[in-house]
Formats: sequence, C-alpha cells, structure tokens
Amino acid sequence: MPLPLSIVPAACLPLLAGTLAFPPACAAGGAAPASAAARADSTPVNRFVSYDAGAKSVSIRLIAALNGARGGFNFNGGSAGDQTISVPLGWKVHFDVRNNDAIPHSAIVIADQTPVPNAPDQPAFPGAYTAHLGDGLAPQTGHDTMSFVAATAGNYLIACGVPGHAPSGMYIRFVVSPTATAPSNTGTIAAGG
Ligand SMILES: [Cu+2]
Repeated sequence: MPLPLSIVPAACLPLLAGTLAFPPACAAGGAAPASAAARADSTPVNRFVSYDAGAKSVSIRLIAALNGARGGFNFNGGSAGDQTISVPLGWKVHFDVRNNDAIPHSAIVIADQTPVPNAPDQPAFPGAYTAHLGDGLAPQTGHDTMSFVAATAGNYLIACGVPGHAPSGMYIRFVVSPTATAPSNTGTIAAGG
C-alpha cells in the first residue's frame, strides 16, 4: 500500500521514487506530522484565548450571552467595553463564535467609536464579521468563524451587529498592539476562565 505523501518526511521523498525499501527512519511514524507539533505549541491565556507564538496566531472562543450579564448582551461575560482582548500587531486571529442565547446575535470587529453604532456593519479588517451580521446567528445553535490578520495597530470593538444590541452594551474591546509579545484578556470575564 503506498504511503500518503503528506506523512512522509520531506527528506525521504527522493527515496520513494528510487527504491522500494525505506530506511527505518523514513517509515511512517518515524517523524511526527508538522500539524501535531503545531497543536503542541498552543499556549492558553484562559479558557477563551490561546495562542501559538511560533506561528504568531491566536484562537479566541467568543460566546454571545455566555451568562446573564447585561441581560445576555455580553461576549464571554464582558459588556459595554468592560473586557479587552489584545493581540500583537501582525498576528493571525481566528474567532470561533457561538450564540448561547435565546435570541439571535452576531459579531463584528469595528473601529473604536463613540457612540457605538446601532447596527455596526463596517469591519475593521477583511473577514472580521460573522454570517447573519444583521439578523443574527440562530439562538442556541448559531455558529460561525471569522479569521483575519491584525495588520493595523489600534483600538477596536467587538460588537454585535443585530440592530440595537451594541448600543445596549453588547460590545467588548479589541486591541492590536505594536508592543505586546503575546495575547492577553483582561477586565470582566465570565467566571471559570
Ligand atoms: Cu446581539
């Protein structure tokens, strides 16, 4: 049975064409796939935020209405700008967004501004918004991701795009820092983090 090329160490590839017998080190299992090494590098900030410093990437679980704070108008327990997620400039950012509420919610990263828009729809980075931005991800089961590169330093908001929700407090802060060397998450965060 041929070996899938994806699991053969690169140094062994020339041998595949030239011989039927592999040296032991080139057999499947002789080297860990690169993806396994990448997972091993994940460093938790808390239960919502983790990062891979080598890959300069951060993964963020963003849960709408995680608890009852502000009547459910919160992300991970933070509302009205009382929580901040910071990432280093230039890092890859991946959000896993889930709606835990009985009503629809969405998420978008926008420039920091006052007053907060009634229905924010101008993403600060390409791809920095969920599906169903205006009508909201479905109650309880709604899920989407948003991925982008934090290419411009500054202060931003993570807000709900459903009309009326952001002015009611459904936003937290997002900072792209030119000096930070690792992500952080501060302020009012749901217990258990
Ligand atoms: Cu909402």
